[in-house]
Amino acid sequence: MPIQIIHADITRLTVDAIVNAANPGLLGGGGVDGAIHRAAGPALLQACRALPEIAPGVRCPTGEARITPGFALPAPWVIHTVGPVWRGGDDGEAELLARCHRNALRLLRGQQLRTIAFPAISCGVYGYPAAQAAAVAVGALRDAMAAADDDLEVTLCCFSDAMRAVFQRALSA
Ligand code: AR6
Repeated sequence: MPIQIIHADITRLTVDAIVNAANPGLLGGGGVDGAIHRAAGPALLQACRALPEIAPGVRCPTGEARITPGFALPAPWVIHTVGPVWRGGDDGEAELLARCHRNALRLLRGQQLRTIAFPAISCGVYGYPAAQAAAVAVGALRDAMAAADDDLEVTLCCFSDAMRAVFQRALSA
């Protein structure tokens, strides 16, 4: 099963790379970002700080992704991406969220890695309606996986059973 959906704490997963739902500064925050930084330890913040700023305070623009080691995490790599803030849906949110998923897979392949877990990017503080985000995430991942001849294993890691059900519906649609 190339895409699976689970209810779990992403910081506990032993996949090649976990995805962080970060902000453009990449210096940590709340939600899954805070949990990943706590579990990885302070070396993760140092590694993020060492990434180049492409504008003042911006290490990763919305829709792009960056990779660092996972340090104390069970996952050896963290792929940091920045989802869109929900502004009602007419501000390019779906394309930006799809780009997050595509760019994360591109980095995974670029490092010759195979297994990856995504949180529900933008579905917390950034306010993206979960059912719509799930449809975009599943669609983008399916398209990106179908376009390549490899054997990636993608886990969508939801932090509640309700969110797991929403993502499961998108996968079954
Ligand atoms: N494992 C899996 N999922 C989690 C975990 C965890 N340990 N903790 C929270 N989630 P959010 P966003 C879920 O707000 O909306 C940060 O401050 C959570 O329940 O973490 O993309 C960043 O620095 C929700 O379903 O990310 C940014 O400033 C999902 O992860 C901003 O929040 C995403 O919620 C990014 O906002």
